Amino acid sequence: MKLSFRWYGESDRISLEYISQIPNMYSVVTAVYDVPVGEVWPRENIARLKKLTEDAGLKFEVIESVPVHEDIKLGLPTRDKYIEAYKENIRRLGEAGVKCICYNFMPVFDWTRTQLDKVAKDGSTSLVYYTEQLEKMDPLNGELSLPGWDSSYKKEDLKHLFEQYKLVDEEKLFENLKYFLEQIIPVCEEADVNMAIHPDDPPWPIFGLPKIITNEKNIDRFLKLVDSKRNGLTFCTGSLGADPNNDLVKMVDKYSKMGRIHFMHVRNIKILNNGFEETAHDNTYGSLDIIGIMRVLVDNGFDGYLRPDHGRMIWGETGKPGYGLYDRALGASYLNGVWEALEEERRK
Ligand SMILES: [Mn+2]
Repeated sequence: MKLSFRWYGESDRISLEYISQIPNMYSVVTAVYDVPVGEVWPRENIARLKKLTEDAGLKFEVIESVPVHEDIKLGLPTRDKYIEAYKENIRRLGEAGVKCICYNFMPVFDWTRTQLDKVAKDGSTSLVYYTEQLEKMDPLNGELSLPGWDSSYKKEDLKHLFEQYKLVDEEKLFENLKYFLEQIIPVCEEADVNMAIHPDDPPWPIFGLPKIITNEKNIDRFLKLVDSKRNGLTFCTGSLGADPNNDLVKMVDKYSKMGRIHFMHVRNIKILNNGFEETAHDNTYGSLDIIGIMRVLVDNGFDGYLRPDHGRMIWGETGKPGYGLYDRALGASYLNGVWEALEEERRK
């Protein structure tokens, strides 16, 4: 397991020095953020991120994300030029020593929560998803914004996009994903880069938009779209775990045995009747069997990347919701401790 930590580049208030001080930290997880979706990342921007990272004693091996242009997801004729740019990004990142690219195939919006600062009994805050809050949200009224969302959309653009997605159901989305993968996976073979799709978060349709990376059946189908080890997963426990029908331990066991998990996002959530709340990473704080998941990874000799996912805001920290330093560092240390204990147990 290679412990990693998300870093939002030079504008991130959390420094690489702080990240490197977390015990056993191996690699950053970062991206070029100042280039519009669908364009080629300048080599000098990539080189600068790599240099800064390596100067801090960390590896530059994981990118999250290289975003996929909506025209690719929609299957529009213009997709080919965006796929060409995507291929070029894979080549350039491979040249810079990147081993794993995380991406997602979620229409329009990245992850969705209904509140970003829900106060818990202990005074910490976290991201939550409540059905009754979601029902009151209207993405087309133009007032809505979440950090996972592209804020550059204007109201009219969003309306147009929603119109376009009316023609794209799950089958069509799978078809468009296959078309994309058939073109990029051969480039990954050459560039020695693994693609790791992030599941849909949460794993069900929202606002009428289709979702496909949601459960075991669909992930099986996804892996067969292009049956190459390069075509793999970012297994995000908090995303897939929001659906209690997903048996995470079984899925992690199966996909890690197949060598198809390149990147683990580990976090815990508490499942409620009306949604879920993000919690501390520790096993007893949420509904997910974090130790069980870590155990099958240890048993299967998982040597991919693993990072703590969203943390709560604690100790008065402010900043990007889900991406403070303190609780994610506690999460990293917890996961590292669980890993060490399980490995030790196995050696005996
Ligand atoms: Mn995740």
